[in-house]
Amino acid sequence: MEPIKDMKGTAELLARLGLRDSNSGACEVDWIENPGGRLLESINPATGGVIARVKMASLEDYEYVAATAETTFLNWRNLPAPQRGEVVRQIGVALRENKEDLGLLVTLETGKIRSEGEGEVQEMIDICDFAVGLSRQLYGLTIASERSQHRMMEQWHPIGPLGIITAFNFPVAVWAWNAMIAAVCGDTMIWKPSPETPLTAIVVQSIVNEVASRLDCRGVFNLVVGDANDVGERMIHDRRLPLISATGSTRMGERVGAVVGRRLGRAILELGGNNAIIVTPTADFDMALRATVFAAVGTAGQRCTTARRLIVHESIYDGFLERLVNAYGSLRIGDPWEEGTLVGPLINERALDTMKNALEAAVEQGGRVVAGGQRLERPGYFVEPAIVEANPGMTIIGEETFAPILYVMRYETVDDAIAIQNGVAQGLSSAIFTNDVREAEQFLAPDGSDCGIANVNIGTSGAEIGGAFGGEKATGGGREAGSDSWKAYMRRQTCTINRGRSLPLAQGVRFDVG
Ligand code: UN1
Repeated sequence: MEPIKDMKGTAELLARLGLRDSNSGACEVDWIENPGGRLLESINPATGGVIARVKMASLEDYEYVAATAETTFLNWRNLPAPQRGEVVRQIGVALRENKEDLGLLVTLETGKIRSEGEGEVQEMIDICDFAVGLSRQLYGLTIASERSQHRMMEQWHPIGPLGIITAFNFPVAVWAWNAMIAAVCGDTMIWKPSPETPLTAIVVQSIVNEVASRLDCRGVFNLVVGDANDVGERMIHDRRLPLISATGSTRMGERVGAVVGRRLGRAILELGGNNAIIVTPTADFDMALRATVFAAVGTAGQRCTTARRLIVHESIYDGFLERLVNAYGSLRIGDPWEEGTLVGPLINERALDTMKNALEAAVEQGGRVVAGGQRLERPGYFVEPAIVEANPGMTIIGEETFAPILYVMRYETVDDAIAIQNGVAQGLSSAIFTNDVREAEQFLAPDGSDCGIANVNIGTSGAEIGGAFGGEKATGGGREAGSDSWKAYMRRQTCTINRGRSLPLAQGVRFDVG
């Protein structure tokens, strides 16, 4: 194998983030004293080189961590929520201090460009701020009782330790959405990160550990780097975890949902998307173009919110497609840590194969590749983002291929466009570009977009944390991050208090004893 040229300063970066360097050029990270799992390699997708080797947890190690989360919960749930918020506030401060380095590590391990790596850390900081505020606003309702001298109210209590399973593409932000909200809600947690991104998880965990030991609350945030087949399975079966929040493919979510459902646990599922942008004749075409390119090729097409389908009105189709193809021609693909790069590598070789197979299937089904699709002749997993002229009948369009393929289709009426947009199994994000208020409102109406996210004159990706994030249908129905998503991390208790001296029964039922 040829020697691999890695990002300059990798060793220094890892050292600054507290990871030990070894003679081999890669660093061995022992996270717990005697972890019993196998060695996992963290690969830089931009070079194919090994960044570090991580010793994974065995089932025995998992047991230790789960017991820690379980016992810590007994105290954590009783701490006043604003005090839990203070822990989260300090985590936010620590993340701010490490923003640049941590962003660079995200870039190194996922291949997303620097600005997106830092953006991911910013997303963590944002959710910390949100959760701190929330820690003083965990409110319930008071409801009118039908009985005299009675008061009825709702309160929200911590639900217990939860399991958080995250994907490689947002290796830390999505964990933070769950973890920071869960923490202020009074839950403890166990995080199982993607095996593609163990380093980012370990560094974030050590930042959190430092804050936790300073504030005397170790054991609230826990990490298990483990195999899906043993540790992952054990975790979703574990009755000590009343809630599992999982991000990943629809296939993975079906497994998690089934196992957790069978034990009547609760699952928050954030699964595959197959997001579309509709471009109408009244759209601002410059904006629509920029938004489409960012949504389709940002993070090399590896966001669950990536635009995978573009539905363009027939009257503007040719001109818009031409501009899009030109824009793709000028994309800078390359080292994600270099200024000016817009498209980094895919996560691994398998992702390249999946993309290749999808493009072949598209051509077989009558599609026409009008831009990109070729692998770059260089180490790492680089590919040119592809545009495929397609029609809604092609079955491949129904699949979420986690790579930069954009299927472009024509429509005649807005009704058709919305039907095409809704005509897939997934229901995460959707967008329309229009300056016609009627079209915009139709898109947002009950019979408009069927997705969890519906945007007007904004692309499908890049949601803010303040809103509830998630989608319908095969996307799993879960909601995370902002708005009232916190309610999923707590148990609701309806309390009725009788201050009188008699015992009236609801619904006028009489039951006189003696
Ligand atoms: C994901 O791809 O799993 O809305 C999350 C976005 C980001 C989060 C994506 N804020 O694109």
